[in-house]
Amino acid sequence: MKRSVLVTALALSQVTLVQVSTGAAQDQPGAMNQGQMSRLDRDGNGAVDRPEYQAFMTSAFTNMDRNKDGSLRSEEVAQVLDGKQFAATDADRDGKLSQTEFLNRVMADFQSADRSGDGSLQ
Ligand SMILES: [Ca+2]
Ligand SMILES: [Ca+2]
Ligand SMILES: [Ca+2]
Repeated sequence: MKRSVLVTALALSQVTLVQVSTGAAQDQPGAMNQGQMSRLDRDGNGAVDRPEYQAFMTSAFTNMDRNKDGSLRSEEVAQVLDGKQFAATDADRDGKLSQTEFLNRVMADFQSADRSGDGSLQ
């Protein structure tokens, strides 16, 4: 479970990095992992708390929603979710992920990864 949340977060941050790279001059090439962590850890305290994670995932959702229809189709998230993961996230099975469905999924991942239960990932 812990692995899945990290893989998802890293994959999402790569998508985000690619798509917002124009104008984001503060990120140095080659410092990818550092950059990914700092994107999640906005206040720089070395831990990712729930609001930071949710804010990151909300912006990732917006970045992945290429046609800006407010939902994610499987082709929009093909880089980060396989068919099985997509189906598991699509709670109402309408073939697309609403922001609520997406956030429910990633916040459940956060909960699973937060073994100490203190509301932050380190
Ligand atoms: Ca933090
Ligand atoms: Ca869309
Ligand atoms: Ca759905």
